[in-house]
Amino acid sequence: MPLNAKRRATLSWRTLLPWVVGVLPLMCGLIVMNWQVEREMQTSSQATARQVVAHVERILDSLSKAANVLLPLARSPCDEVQLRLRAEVTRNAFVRSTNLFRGNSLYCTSLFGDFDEPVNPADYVDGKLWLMDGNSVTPGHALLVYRASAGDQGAISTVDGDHLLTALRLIGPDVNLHIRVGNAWMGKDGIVHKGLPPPAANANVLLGSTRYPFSVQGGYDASYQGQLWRSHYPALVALLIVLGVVAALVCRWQVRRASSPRAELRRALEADEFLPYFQPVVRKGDFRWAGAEVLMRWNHPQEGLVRPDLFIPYAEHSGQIVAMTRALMMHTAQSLAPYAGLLEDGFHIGVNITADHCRDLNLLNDCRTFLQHFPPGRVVLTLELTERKLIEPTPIALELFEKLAAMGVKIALDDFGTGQSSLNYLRQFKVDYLKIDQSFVAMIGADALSVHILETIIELSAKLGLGIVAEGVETEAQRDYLARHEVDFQQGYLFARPMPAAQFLEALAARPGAALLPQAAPPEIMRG
Ligand code: G
Ligand code: G
Ligand code: MN
Repeated sequence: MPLNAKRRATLSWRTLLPWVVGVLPLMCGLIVMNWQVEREMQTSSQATARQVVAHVERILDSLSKAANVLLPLARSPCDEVQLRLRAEVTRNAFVRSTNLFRGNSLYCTSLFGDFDEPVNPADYVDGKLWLMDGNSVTPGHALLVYRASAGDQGAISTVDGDHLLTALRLIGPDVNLHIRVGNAWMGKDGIVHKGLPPPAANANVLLGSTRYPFSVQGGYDASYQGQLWRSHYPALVALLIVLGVVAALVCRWQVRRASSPRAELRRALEADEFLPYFQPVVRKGDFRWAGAEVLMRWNHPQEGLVRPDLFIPYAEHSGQIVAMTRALMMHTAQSLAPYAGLLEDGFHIGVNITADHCRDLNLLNDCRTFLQHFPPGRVVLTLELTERKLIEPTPIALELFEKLAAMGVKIALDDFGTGQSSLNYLRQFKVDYLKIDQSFVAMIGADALSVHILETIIELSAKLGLGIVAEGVETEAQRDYLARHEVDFQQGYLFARPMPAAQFLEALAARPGAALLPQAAPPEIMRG
């Protein structure tokens, strides 16, 4: 069925589209949320590092104040100034010890008084700051040392590494923080390392102090991003998933609707894809063309020419057959009318109709419009009702057939012998012709019983005063048999197959005597 075939041809995008529609908002949402998470981490890492820098600067202010107060005493003997050294330790909250040095020797400390230990100015960054991993009093315990000097002498103050550690741990509990002084650094483990601290996986920032030679590095672990996601967005992600699913379902519903057989037929009707094919009907005696049956073909853009048994049943089921037949009749009239001169008077045009056409009187207008295309009497419109699906003899249907008869429209009972029509039915609808189904014609030459059935049908129609058309005539034996039995008309592959309008008109024009008829133009114009 072309309706399915079409769907198969475009299967990929039809199945893909709902997924794309569903996943796209989710993806966009996730991208935006991820961007927000990253921005948040960057901002917070920056802010935390700035706070730590400010705090360490405050500590160093305290150290530098103590050292600078003591600096003028650097020449004095230790026993004279020892108390001053201790006073500065007491006065400044962060100061753990104060010391004086002369040359390369530390000669006086707040803890021991007189002392002698070598000092090396090269240990201090910018001659000012040293992050030590411990001294003789507390080995292995971090210490930050501030040095104020004048010439080759000066004062040194120290702060316990625990103060730095507290700052790192309290200010940024979630942030990876490191204090860097020159080539030494300390993290939250409180141990002084040499070299550079490892950069953080996320939002790594390095912020230097403008007043002292140290910097603070901040950032987050790789796992922190996931943690933020879990704490910030579960509701939003759930909402996006629900919206995505709803969007995908709506999209799938729309796609299915757009590709339904009904929509496909509607599209084809709007695109004018239903074409009339013509199969001639010949009359007895000279076998000249007395008429033609219009057979619908679907000129499908992908499938090519589609036979009606593949789509007519659905069109009947969906009620679209009425509009399709109307279009087919218009097409037929427009194709034949310019060459009406090629038709002899009383040329029969057979159009197949269904029970759907008999529910209202619209068919009257369609038939009138059709006939108005031709000179009066030139064509006889014959409506073929299939016997397989009977029409209810409702008042509307009866009125319709009465008015059709008054207009001169003939009625043929199609596929006769295959259904269950009663003689009453034939009488009620004023049938003019019986079309003997091709299955009976095929019996000719077969067993005696089958031939007997055929002969009975022919006899019956003669007694009812109906014209007879034999369908599906394929052999000369069948033709001659039907001719002998006075069958009025024959139709079948023996005479001609259903053909497009251009070919039908060409064949009409080629008949002997056709050129004498007026209005005969070369039918080639019909092509394309
Ligand atoms: O010619 P073909 O093999 O395509 O015809 C197949 C069947 O389709 C036949 O039973 C014929 O009556 C039906 N058919 C062809 N054209 C039409 C049409 O325009 N309307 C209806 N209702 N049936 C048609
Ligand atoms: O409307 P109806 O059901 O009568 O449609 C006629 C059908 O019979 C069409 O499908 C047409 O193509 C087909 N047909 C016409 N002539 C012959 C024939 O000689 N042999 C066979 N097998 N089919 C035919
Ligand atoms: Mn028919």
